Amino acid sequence: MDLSAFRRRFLSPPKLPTLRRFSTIGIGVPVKKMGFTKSKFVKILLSSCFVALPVLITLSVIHRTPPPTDRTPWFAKATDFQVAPLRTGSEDYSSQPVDKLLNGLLVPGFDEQSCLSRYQSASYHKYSSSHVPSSYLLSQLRRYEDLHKRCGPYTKLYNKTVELLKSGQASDPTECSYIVWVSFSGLGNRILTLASAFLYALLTNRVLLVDGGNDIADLFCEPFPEKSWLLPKDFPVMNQFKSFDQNSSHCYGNLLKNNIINHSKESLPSFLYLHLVHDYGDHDKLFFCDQEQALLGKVPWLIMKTDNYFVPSLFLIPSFEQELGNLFPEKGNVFHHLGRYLFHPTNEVWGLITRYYQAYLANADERIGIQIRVFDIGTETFPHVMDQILACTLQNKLLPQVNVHEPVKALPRNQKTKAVLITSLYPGYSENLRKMYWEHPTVTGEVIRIYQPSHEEHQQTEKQMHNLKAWAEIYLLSLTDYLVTSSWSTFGYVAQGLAGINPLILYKPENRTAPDPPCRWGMSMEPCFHAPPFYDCKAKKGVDTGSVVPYVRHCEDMKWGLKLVDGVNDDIS
Ligand SMILES: Nc1nc2c(ncn2[C@@H]2O[C@H](COP(=O)(O)OP(=O)(O)OP(=O)(O)O)[C@@H](O)[C@H]2O)c(=O)[nH]1
Ligand SMILES: *[C@@H]1O[C@H](CO)[C@@H](O)[C@H](O)[C@H]1NC(C)=O
Ligand SMILES: *[C@@H]1O[C@H](CO)[C@@H](O)[C@H](O)[C@H]1NC(C)=O
Ligand SMILES: *[C@@H]1O[C@H](CO)[C@@H](O)[C@H](O)[C@H]1NC(C)=O
Ligand SMILES: *[C@@H]1O[C@H](CO)[C@@H](O)[C@H](O)[C@H]1NC(C)=O
Repeated sequence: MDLSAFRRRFLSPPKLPTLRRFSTIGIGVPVKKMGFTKSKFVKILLSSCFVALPVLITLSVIHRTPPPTDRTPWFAKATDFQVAPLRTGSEDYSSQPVDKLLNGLLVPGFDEQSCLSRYQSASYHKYSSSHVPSSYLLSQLRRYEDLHKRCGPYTKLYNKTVELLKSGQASDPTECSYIVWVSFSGLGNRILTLASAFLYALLTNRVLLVDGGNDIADLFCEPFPEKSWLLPKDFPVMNQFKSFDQNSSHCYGNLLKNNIINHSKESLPSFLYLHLVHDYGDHDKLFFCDQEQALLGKVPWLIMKTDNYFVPSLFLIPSFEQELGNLFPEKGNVFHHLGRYLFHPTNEVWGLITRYYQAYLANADERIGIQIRVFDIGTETFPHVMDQILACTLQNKLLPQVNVHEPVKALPRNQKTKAVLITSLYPGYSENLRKMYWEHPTVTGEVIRIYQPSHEEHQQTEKQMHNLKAWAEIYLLSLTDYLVTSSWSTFGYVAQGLAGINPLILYKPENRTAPDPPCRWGMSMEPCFHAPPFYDCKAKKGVDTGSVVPYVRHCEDMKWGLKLVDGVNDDIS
């Protein structure tokens, strides 16, 4: 390790993150302060940092240390599931009544017992008051709910529109038209694409129906009143879903490419397959053009497969611009609102979440989530990843330094407790951190607890309990106060969006080297669209879609990706 580089980096005054969850813009809520002052920070660094870091890096022998026992166990007096608001510790906002409908995002009237998370989530999250849904969004959600009631599965209108599939032709405009989301790809991706498909449904007056795959119903409660969002199993085209790809005869891009479909065509098919998977071709990408949207508008059934959060490119379609501006005056919280509206963990998942939260996170003064995705092949604990996590969390003062000179430090009474929730497929990173904070005192006297719910070693996308746990972990991350996320990880995107917090993003390591700087604050909490089109539909030539409008930019973690940012966050770099 190049110590001089480290020294330079550490000694330049640490840049304090300017936007956090509790630093609100122009509203009188206190700005959250970190635990110690800058001068102390520098002194500490001089005394211990340069020794501590190299020492830590050699902690590659992994001992299994017992998890620290809680000083004051948290006893739930409430019976199972009857969970009282859990805000304990120094930021006790519990005197304020909990707004379980999230500023009108949710409607009352659902059966509470069958989906406890729906109305309980507000008591676990500390949503910032700076992210309030627009009244227009609320009115459009209510409009959508009515539409879904009228056109949902097995309604008269649904039955009627399904009939069209048998004839094969779209005749006159139908009263109900649909976007069918096909279950595809990993859990993080599926959450992002469901939100994207729902926004598309809102914009185009379609009804969203969801191919439940193996597990959707086990993961998420029904989001809409009265009628299910699950596509009935007897849906005529269902058995073709698996075979749909770029070359399918119903694939829109394919039909365009072969000039089988065009604007002068009189009769359109009753359904089209939209291929918006990362490997899609130029003709598939024409989905993001106004002209093709006009044509698609006449097709009653659109069936979509995607593994990307394509929302940023919807903002670049001129005919959607005005509507999107009304729905989301601040562009940077689209997923925050749609995600909280749509994704309510089922009782089984909610049990995993709340039990873990109560056991390990509830009574900490501060919660920090670190989501670690490793890009190098192998299950070992990579030193460069460990270095990067340490450098990022220490530099940004999320975690305190340890004092390697004094084996014991007198602990002040009432020392602050930070709970660190690590999610990773591998156990080594949290073991190293836990060992470090066990063997050495923190320079601040803070007590650091390290927790990791699981380490599954590899993706097991089809395994039932794996996805329940993965969803629980994403959600637990969203209950923290600060988030550190890995580049390219849909897991982290979902957590930051649900939480409503702008994360510290770990840069993607190249060549097994810890990047310098290790991380940066996000421009917004929005997910990144990994495979956007670069096409100017009007000029019919390539264009950098990351520089067309100020609120669609290239992502921090992927330079060709696109993400939504809002003006308020512009000062963060
Ligand atoms: N339980 C658990 N599972 C994880 C974790 N990280 C990744 N996974 C699993 O690995 C999958 C891939 O994670 P991500 O890459 O973040 O997101 P994804 O959308 O699911 O898949 P990608 O296509 O790889 O982006 C997840 O869906 C989980 O099944 C973790 O920290 N905990
Ligand atoms: C729609 O069709 C299903 C059978 O496919 C039937 O059970 C249901 O009653 C129909 N709905 C209405 C409103 O007629
Ligand atoms: C689609 O067809 C092209 C050539 O016709 C072929 O190269 C490609 O592999 C096919 N893609 C799939 C997914 O089958
Ligand atoms: C439109 O498609 C039809 C076939 O469906 C084709 O005969 C016609 O030439 C196409 N028109 C244009 C302008 O490409
Ligand atoms: C990767 O690192 C090695 C050793 O540090 C170096 O020799 C090599 O040139 C690097 N490769 C790239 C692509 O940066």
